[in-house]
Amino acid sequence: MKDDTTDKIILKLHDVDAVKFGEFKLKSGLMAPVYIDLRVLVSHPVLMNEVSSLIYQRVQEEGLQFDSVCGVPYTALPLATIICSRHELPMLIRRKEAKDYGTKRMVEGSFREGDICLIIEDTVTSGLSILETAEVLYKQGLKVTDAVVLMDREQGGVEMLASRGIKLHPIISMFRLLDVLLAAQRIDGQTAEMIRKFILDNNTFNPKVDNTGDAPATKKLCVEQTAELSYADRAKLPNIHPLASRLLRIMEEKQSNLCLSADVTSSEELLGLADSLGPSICLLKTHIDILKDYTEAFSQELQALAEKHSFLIFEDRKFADIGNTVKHQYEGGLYQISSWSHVVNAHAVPGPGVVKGLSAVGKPLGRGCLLIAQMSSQGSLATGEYTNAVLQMAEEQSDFVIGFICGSKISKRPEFIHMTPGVQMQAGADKLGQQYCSPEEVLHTKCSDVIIVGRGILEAPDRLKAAEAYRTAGWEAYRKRLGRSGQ
Ligand code: S5P
Repeated sequence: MKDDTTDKIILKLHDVDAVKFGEFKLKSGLMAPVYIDLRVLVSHPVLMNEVSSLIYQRVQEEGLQFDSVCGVPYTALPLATIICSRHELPMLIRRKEAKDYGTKRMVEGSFREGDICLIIEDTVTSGLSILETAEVLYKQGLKVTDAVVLMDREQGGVEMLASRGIKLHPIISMFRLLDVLLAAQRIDGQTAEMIRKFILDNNTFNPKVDNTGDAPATKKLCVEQTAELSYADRAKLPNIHPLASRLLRIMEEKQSNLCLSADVTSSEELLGLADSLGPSICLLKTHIDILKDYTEAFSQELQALAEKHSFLIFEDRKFADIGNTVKHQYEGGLYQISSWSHVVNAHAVPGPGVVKGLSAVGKPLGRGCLLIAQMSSQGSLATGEYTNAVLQMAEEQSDFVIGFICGSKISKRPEFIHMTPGVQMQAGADKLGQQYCSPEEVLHTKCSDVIIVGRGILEAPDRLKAAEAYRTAGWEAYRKRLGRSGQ
């Protein structure tokens, strides 16, 4: 690519106000002295074509291999469209709106599992937007190896994406942009120097912790900004719920962040699982209402096995009614859940009353509750603002809420435990909308704390061997996250 072509484009971008100097709030909340707004390109078709050509030249120069192209919505979408139309390349569209999630596909276009998709982006700061798009594509079985970006703010995006296996190819770097604008006397030396300093002082990538994120509730990556605490350290936090502390201690002692989802229908089989897999797990999750032969004696035996093998019991009842009703459902009826289950979970749909009702029964017994902040099933409506509201509800009732059912870490408070279902060794899906991520992705990339595994273990030829494989994979991913793997 000729440097002077790039330099001319820099000046033209400045002409159309796509590069602005002043005080700007970035997506991350950070105040920045320079802002790149390539959204204006759509009003300048000649420049739009030139930029598209520049991107495609880069793709060719690098000899990138791919089956389709996806522009990160929205700004890069028309750029990808022009490139794909002009060069007759297949394109994919990633949907962005949460409200569309329930009814529409997340990726539009035709593709096959294993296809490589090239991502095109207009501007990169941390690289998070590219990663979010890549994650949506991964979920569909696509691969992402490379991404091309017009403007790189040089604040850690290249490094962050490299750490996630994506090679970023920037066309214009912030330092180059400053040099060109300075040489053309569009900015003065003082401004250029101040911005250079800002860029160097504000690198968003810290390889030790995953600090790539912005809005906690919508992103799928770790929200941890400070040093990661171990399970053992978190168990000792002054404000931690005693049950959360107990679970974290069990996890550390047994080197297990594995919750077995014991979705079987006979009590004999369930007790057999609890006894044989008990040493490998920190938590055993039940759906008590799928048992065909529940008796009180069963719940007593299960509790004895929980004591014997040191795991907690989690009845996945997903309470979702008004406070007064859930109180009865939790305490009474056939199952008397509160009498034997250490942990239960609830949907936040009814509002805080659901937690209040459960807490009235469970708190005096030392029980704890998980709020369902996100779900693993395709088309789940528990996203965005809903997830934010769940987070808020948990914070307001942290004397009973010990954490979340979620796809990735959503709260910065180390007292909360994040548990993630939809886990199998191979990413994929079942026929009824369940979506799977690997233990490594859940615990390392998404920084959750506990993997919930059902059929990955239950349908394996050797359940014990499979449980051990999940325990080991989960533990290694957690250690890697702490930056202590191999120690
Ligand atoms: O979002 C969710 C929440 C839960 S608790 N998605 C889920 O799959 N679960 C539960 O986790 C689900 O009810 C089932 O018991 C388990 C996943 O089972 P698997 O066989 O798909 O691993």
